[in-house]
Amino acid sequence: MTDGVEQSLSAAVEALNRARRVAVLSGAGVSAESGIPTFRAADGLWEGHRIEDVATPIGFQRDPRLVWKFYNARRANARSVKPNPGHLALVAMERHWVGRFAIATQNVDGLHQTAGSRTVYEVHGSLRRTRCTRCGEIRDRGLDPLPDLPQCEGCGAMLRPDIVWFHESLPEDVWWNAQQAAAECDVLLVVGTSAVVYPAASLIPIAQQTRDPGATVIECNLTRTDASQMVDIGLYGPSGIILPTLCQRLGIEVP
Ligand code: BV8
Ligand code: ZN
Repeated sequence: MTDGVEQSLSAAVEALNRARRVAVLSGAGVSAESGIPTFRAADGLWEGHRIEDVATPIGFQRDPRLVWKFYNARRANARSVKPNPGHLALVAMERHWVGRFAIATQNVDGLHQTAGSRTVYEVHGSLRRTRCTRCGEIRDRGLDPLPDLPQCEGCGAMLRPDIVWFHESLPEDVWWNAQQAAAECDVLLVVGTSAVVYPAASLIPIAQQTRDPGATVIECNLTRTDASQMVDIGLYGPSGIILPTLCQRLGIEVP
C-alpha cells in the first residue's frame, strides 16, 4: 500500500473512531462487484437505451412496453446476484453503530437489505415495488418475473415500476429521512457513486454544512468523481475491498 493510501486509510479510521453517528450515500458502484452493471460505465445499464426512453415519465408514456422490458431485465439480473463483501461490511458497521447508522442508497436492487442492512433509505425507489398509474397502490412484488405490461389487481390500470425517474420528485418521507441522516452524522461515507445525480448528491454538502463543525466526508470509489474535490478523504479502490479493510482496522467483525 503506498504511503498516500495508508495515510488516507488511517485518517478515515481516525474519523470513524471519533464518530458518534455515521451515514452512507451509496450508488451503483457498491453493487458492481455483485455483478450488477453501473449506469455510466462503458458497459453501463444505459447502453443501448437513451435515458429519455427508459427512465423518464415521458418515455414510459411513449412506450411502456420498452420501459417494462428494461426494468424486467434489471429485476432478472437483481434476482440472480447476491450481496458482496462491501455490502456485508456496511451491515457490520450498522451493528457497531447501533441505532446511529443509516444508508441513503440510489440503488434500486435491494442488495443492502438482502445483506442485512436495516436502516436503508431508497431515495430512487425499488425494483421490487410497482405503483398503479391510476389508484396509486404501491405493492412489493419481490423480484419474480412480471408480465410485459403488468396490471393493477384492484382497478385494472397499468402498473409502473415504483422507481424515481428523471424529472420526478423523490419520495418525500424517504428523502426527508436521508437528509436528516446526512445532517446529523459525524462521518458521511460516499460509496460507489459518480455523484452526478441530484438531489441525492446534495447529501454531501448537507452533511458538511448543516452543523458546525460539519461531518467528515470519506469517498470510496474506483476513481475520482464529481464529488472528489468536495470530500475530506478519498479511498480509491473497489468498495468490496476498502469497506472490509476499514472494518478490520476498526476492529469490527464482518459477518
Ligand atoms: C428531480 C432511476 C425535479 C432508478 C435514477 C439539481 C437539483 C435537482 C435536480 C437536478 C439538479 N440538477 C439536475 C437535475 C435533474 C436530474 C439530474 O440529477 N440530472 C443529472 C443527470 C444531471 N435529477 C432529477 O431529475 C431528479 N428529480 O430533481 O425532480 C423536480 C423537483 C420538484 C418537483 C418535481 C420534479 C431525479 C433523479 C433520480 C433519477 N433516477 N435512476 C433506476 O432506474 O435505477 S438516477 C440513476 O443515477 C440511478 O438511480 C443511479 O443510482 C443514479 C446515480 O448513478 P450512480 O449510482 O452514481 O452510478 P454511476 O454509474 O453514475 O456511477 C457508479 C460509480 O461507482 C462510478 O463513480 C464508479 O467509478 C464507481 N464504481 C464502479 N465500480 C466500483 C465503484 N466504486 C467502488 N467499488 C467498485 N467496485
Ligand atoms: Zn390500481
